[in-house]
Amino acid sequence: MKNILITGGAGFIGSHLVRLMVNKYPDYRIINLDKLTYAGNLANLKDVENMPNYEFVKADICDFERMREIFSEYHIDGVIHLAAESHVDRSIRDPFSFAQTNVMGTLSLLQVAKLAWDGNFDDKLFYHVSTDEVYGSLQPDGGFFLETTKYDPHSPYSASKASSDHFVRAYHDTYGLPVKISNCSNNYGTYQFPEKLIPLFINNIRHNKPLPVYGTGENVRDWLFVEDHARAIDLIFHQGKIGDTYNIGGFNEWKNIDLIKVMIKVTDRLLGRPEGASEKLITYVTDRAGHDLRYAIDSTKLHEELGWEPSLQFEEGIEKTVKWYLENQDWLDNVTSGEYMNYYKEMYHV
Ligand code: NAD
Ligand code: TDX
Repeated sequence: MKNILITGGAGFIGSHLVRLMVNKYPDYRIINLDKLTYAGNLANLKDVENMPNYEFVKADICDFERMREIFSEYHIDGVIHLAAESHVDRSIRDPFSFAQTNVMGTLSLLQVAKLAWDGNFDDKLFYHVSTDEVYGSLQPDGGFFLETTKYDPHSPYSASKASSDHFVRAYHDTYGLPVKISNCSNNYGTYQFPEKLIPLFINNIRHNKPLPVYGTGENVRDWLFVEDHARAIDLIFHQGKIGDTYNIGGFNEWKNIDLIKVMIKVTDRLLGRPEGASEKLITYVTDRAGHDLRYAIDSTKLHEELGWEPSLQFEEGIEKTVKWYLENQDWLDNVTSGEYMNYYKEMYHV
């Protein structure tokens, strides 16, 4: 396999994956295909844009005819599909665009791959990147999500991702398309759009703005450093079994409020403020509708079959992450200008 199409490569996780693949596999041609929505940003890939094995194509995965042309022009033989609408709060306000991109876009891409490969599936692969949110919500003592856990999505975002996962499996079972799926827990790290909890709160602490904690702050998420997710995708893409699903997570659960206090501690220290100075910014606000209580991934299969494990302890990862956002205020200012400010004002009533 030589010509690898990565969809959504200008987004948060996609840009880390593109960087890893371009640097690690000089013999591959990595084609980053992205529509450049508000979440897509080519500034995330400045360091690889001139590499000889990297190309960027601006396109919409929902544009069936254009995608057919791209498959034929680039002789695509592997797909790693990350393009999606990814923010739960936006899905509550505008579910249709989530069905359009995440469901119809994925279905369209599957059909394009099926037609382009025309039954000749040797050395071909469609790898779909998904989320642990498809499994629903766990009680505090409710164990972990396994690859066999029944799907039970609650938000329009997770419903759209669950639907796309089902279509990917349907194309495998019905047409024999060689597919793989992974479901990962919450990612954090550099280049994450600051609508998501960690970069939003680091930016707000810096600017002494309120930190809007949904509900009681007792909800639990399982956090993984984004570069470890990218390493897992690389491993599964090359060594995972066709037709299989792999859960990815770091056994790293945090109650939101505890995580927020860690962020405050690290950010205050790096800004030279007295310890805990920014705790006064914590503001409890109306809960997210349908807010899942707890996510926790069991990634034993990935560890036992492919030997993957996270490379970073959370303390080290969060330190690196806070530092990066504080040192890259220009990146934050760029992505938070314009349309994002309207979203922010409407979302947080400021
Ligand atoms: P992101 O929102 O940062 O990036 C999404 C990218 O997709 C953007 O570059 C955007 O421009 C592009 N895109 C959107 N619609 C498109 C379309 N119609 N055609 C082409 N490109 C389009 O998202 P992310 O956080 O990097 O997530 C990437 C993938 O990983 C998603 O599929 C998401 O469901 C999944 N995932 C994310 C997390 C997480 O914690 N962020 C965890 C598990 C799985
Ligand atoms: O302002 C906020 N206040 C708050 O309390 C925001 C933005 C979030 N939260 C809470 C909601 C969640 O319990 O923090 C937690 C994390 O929220 P997000 O960063 O929005 O992530 P989440 O909803 O858990 O979904 C993320 O992980 C799974 C990604 O956005 C998804 O794309 C991924 O599939």
